[in-house]
Amino acid sequence: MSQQKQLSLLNKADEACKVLKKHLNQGNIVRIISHNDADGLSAAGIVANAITQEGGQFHLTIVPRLKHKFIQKLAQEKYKIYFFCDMGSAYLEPISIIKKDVIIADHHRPIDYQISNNIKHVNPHLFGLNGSKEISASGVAYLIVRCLEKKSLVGLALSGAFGDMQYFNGFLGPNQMILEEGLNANTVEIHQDLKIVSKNEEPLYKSIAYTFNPILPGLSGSLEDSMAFLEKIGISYGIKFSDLGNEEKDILKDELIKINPEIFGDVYSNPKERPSLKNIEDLSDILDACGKNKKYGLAIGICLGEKSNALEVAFDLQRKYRENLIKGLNWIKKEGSQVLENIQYIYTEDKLRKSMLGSLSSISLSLEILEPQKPLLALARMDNQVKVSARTTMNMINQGVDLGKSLKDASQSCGGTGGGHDIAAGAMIPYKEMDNFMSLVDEITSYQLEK
Ligand SMILES: [Mn+2]
Repeated sequence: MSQQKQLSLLNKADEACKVLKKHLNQGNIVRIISHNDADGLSAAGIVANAITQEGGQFHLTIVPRLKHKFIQKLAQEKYKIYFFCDMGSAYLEPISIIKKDVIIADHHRPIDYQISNNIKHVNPHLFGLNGSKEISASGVAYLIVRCLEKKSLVGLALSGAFGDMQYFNGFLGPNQMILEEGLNANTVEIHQDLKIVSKNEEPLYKSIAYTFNPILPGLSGSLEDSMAFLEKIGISYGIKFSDLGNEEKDILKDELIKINPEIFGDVYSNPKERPSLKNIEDLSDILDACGKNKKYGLAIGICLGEKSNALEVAFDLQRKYRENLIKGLNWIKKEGSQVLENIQYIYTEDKLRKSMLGSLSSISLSLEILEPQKPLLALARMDNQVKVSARTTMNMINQGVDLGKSLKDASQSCGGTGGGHDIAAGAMIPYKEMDNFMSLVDEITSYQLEK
């Protein structure tokens, strides 16, 4: 059954690939539009790489979200082929004004809309597959360029899946199929190791404090506690993990496993990548940091294997981002959240915090800085609008919570827009409707929990 679903998705992707191939053969420039998070940037990186390898050209724009005005502008451009990644499925109607060939590689819940034949809409939900868990936009983009034999791009496909939190001690469905393809082609390797970040880049105490996936209770998010922990077990905290002796690595491993056994496990790497980008989760983190700093060109440059000082610039961005993340977590530790009956929220007008609210929310719940039993809405004021990022836990989803649905319905009745996945969703609402919006989400969540 699920094999059949996967096959239908592959067939649809293949249809889109044929359209792409046709335009590449005709020498047409591909107009790529993608999302600014790790998944969207990985997806754009896959398409851009595939086109470059085929000797073609592209014009790429990264945006935080699709807007009607932007689509209208695109429709007036002279391109013959448009390629949307990580967005588009909720905008089928506005996109329909583009009368050229259009490919949509998305994994967000699509709206019900009859599209005409010039649009190749590739989305796992259309075939009964789960776009929150089984494949992300980078995976869909990979499946689309697959007919051009692009197994070298499996690492990027998985980087997007990691970015969209689709790793559950393993991959599911199409993600797993893509992984196996990479393993067979030797473009991905799995080995057992400590799953701490930036092992070749950062002093050990930072590698530990900046590790949030899996979480290390008492250490993640705290430089001081990580330092104290290393001092206690007799390992110098200023050294990089990669420079530790084997004996020290073993001691560290044993001690970290006591804190969270999941810290030792499968590490995914791309053997053909530059050393500091071999680890696919690290790559995903770096793309995420570029995206959050609006350095989209840098992110795509890294995906395309640029040799200049791009990497150093990106690492600096990542360092700053991580420092700010810790500051943000300290802010939440200090301020706490406002608690309603079924949900809780945090609100900020601070520019730095606004740029990382989604990550701050996920981490606050997993570190249990905030009560994980209540879905968390993070609200950021943008002039007379409020941007909402909502996060919850697998446990709450199993109890019925679906943030994608509640944010979609509540934002629509407040004159805003919203939607997303059950575990992570977003919305944009008028500022004056903020209280109203919150009580609606609170109420819808209560219904979801009753069912
Ligand atoms: Mn995505």
